[in-house]
Amino acid sequence: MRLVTHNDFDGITCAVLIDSVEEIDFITFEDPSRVQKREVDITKDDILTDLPYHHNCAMWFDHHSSNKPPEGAKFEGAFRVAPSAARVVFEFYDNPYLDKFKELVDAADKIDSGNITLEDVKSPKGYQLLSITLESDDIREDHDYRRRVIEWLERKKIDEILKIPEVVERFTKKLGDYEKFRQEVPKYTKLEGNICFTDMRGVKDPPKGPSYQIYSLWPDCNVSMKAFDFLNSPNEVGISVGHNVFNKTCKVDIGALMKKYGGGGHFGVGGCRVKRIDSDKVIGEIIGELKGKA
Ligand SMILES: [Mn+2]
Repeated sequence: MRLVTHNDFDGITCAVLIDSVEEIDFITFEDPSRVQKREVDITKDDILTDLPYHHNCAMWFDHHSSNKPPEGAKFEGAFRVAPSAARVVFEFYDNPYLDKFKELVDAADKIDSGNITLEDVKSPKGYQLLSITLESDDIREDHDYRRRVIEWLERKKIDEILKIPEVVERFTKKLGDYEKFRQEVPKYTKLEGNICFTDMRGVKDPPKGPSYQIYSLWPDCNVSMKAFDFLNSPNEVGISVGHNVFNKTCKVDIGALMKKYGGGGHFGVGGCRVKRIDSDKVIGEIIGELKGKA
């Protein structure tokens, strides 16, 4: 069997569990949108985890509310709206052999549902620290590294894993990138009431960091928006919007708001891409929708 899983920490935790209870010959990593758009070949020998359903697959495990199957739908595996897909897999097998991964699954719950603290953001530790080594801009990057992480998680304790030179090198680099981001991002960011807007349009070599770094810098905003360029599509601008995970007072359905502009997402986070010439207008409209919505 082949396992096709999401390239993030939850997807990797699913792989650790499935690899321990099923006969898996090969593990590959995918981005949810590629599965959604049917750009990935899926066969009856594939198990899918933490990704949208595909009708050809042998088994499917997921937890994203946007992927909820219709009532009575028949498939092998399990779906439940849960903090992580790893939790869905763990509960499905209910196998004493998997008990040693209990802490790992707890960590996947926290990380995948953004149930983290400001302290976790400022100085990540344990599984949280390992998870930042898996963040990457390019899905095709680092598959071999991900396979090594899966093997380590199967055999080693987290403290031992965090001493492996390759892991140390990766988290040291990431923490350095975050520090640079925290120093540079204020130059491109302004607070508009409850909205923190970071405008990276036209910025050469923009600083890179996850949105929770923004919330650690502007803890009072309850929603953030980012506008950015695409390397391969100069006439388009990307817009991403998210509720502040540390100040969950924004009641606007972001996925529904983004859908108006051809994008989508979840209740708390979403995005769209628009024509560059329209971007000022769209940004103004989105700010108008979000402003004062506490
Ligand atoms: Mn997940």
